[in-house]
Amino acid sequence: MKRLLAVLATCAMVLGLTALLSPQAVAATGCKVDYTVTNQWQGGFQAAVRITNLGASVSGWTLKTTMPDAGQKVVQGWNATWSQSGTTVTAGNADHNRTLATGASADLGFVGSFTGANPKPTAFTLNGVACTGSVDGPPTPPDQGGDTPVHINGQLHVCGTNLCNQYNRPIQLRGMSTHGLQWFSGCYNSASLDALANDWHADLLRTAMYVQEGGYETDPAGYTNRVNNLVDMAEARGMYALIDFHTLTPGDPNYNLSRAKTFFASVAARNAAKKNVIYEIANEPNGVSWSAIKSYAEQVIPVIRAADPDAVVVVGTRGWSSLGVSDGSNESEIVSNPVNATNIMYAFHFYAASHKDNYRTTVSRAAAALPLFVTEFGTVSATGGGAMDQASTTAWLDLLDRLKISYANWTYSDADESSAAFKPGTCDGTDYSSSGVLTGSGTLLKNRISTPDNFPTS
Ligand code: IDC
Repeated sequence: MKRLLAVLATCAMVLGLTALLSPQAVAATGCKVDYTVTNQWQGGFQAAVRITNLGASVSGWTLKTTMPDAGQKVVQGWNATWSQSGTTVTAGNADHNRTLATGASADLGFVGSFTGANPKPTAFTLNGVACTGSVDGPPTPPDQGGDTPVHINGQLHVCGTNLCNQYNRPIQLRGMSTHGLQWFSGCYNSASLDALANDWHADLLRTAMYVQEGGYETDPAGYTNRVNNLVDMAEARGMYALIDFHTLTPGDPNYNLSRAKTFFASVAARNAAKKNVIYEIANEPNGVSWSAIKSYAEQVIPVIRAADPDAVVVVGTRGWSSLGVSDGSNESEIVSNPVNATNIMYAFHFYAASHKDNYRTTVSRAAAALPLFVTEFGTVSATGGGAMDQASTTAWLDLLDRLKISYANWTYSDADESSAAFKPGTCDGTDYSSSGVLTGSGTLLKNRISTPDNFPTS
């Protein structure tokens, strides 16, 4: 017992001394690091790193690890300041995750390059303290079969005024938009996405990440992770993911310019190697001129391109993405002053009970001059509620089919409003497949979307 007390006393002295020299070194008395290679391709890989603080709360931290092979290099990281010297990799906290309370986690990640094999780092320290945890290798690539939309069409690009597949042939993607992730995350799980892919035969999932209204601005890292998880879940089912930076109020996207740059730098780096990602940089600009939207686009697009050069980017348009019509304008202001970037499309939104012939006339005409993508539409009124207008919806979808304009319907959710595809309460259960869980809008959309795509393959 005396001996034990002596050992404890010595420990206390050492700890006290260390505390004087470096307060952070003793602040974290335990940590766990889970390292997962989430994706790997020829010469490159992506790793997710979750740090969990098992010790006292820390304010300011540094994670260190050693790459077993000097050929492994961190190319671009997120949610921390990453640096590398020889085989030593260091990640310092970002502002938003500086404080890690006891039991709290921070999710970081990076895209790396490697030569030869891709060995895994084995030892991590947090503020100098060795961490426990797990190190996982590359995931088994999802089996996408031979006939999923992403497997057939591959990396998309804009050709002329169309969205084209890997055979340079025009295609139309038909799919659904989530509701706000801050409200309806319970609707996006394995069962609901299986239903979307296998029953609806959808090509596309739009992930509506609101920026305000309790969304991204309240928890940038958390919402970025949610979007990334949905990208992975869509990819595993061979569907495209449309990453929607859901600005709405305020209507000037420049209000969120720095958030947009931070968000898109992160998701573009993380998803650069994937073929299933399309970026939508501003949901519905409103109360703002086309030139202000264009200026925003020309600042955000380069951030995406720097990390993910070949992905298609969709730009919102004036008047709630109405090509300006809801503001008394039209597409001519875009045609005469387009965004200075390639491989981009312009968003058009409609709500069938509110927006009819004059909007359809504009879309018919604009489609000859601009690549259009209907990233959101409803079968109901612009409030998201009211009666479904089946005749107008059918007229719209027939037009979009004829022009091969891609679309995502608002919403794949059980919101208590007529635009939702599922009846309220559906997402509390596990049945997303039977006809009884669908609303009128959901029934119509499932019938339209589940018809064969006939994507061209040569
Ligand atoms: C609506 C939702 C509603 C929510 C509201 C809050 O349906 O539940 O309370 O947003 O902002 C849009 C927007 C989309 C709207 C939708 C319906 O992009 O966010 O969703 N709508 O009003 N543009 C036109 C209609």
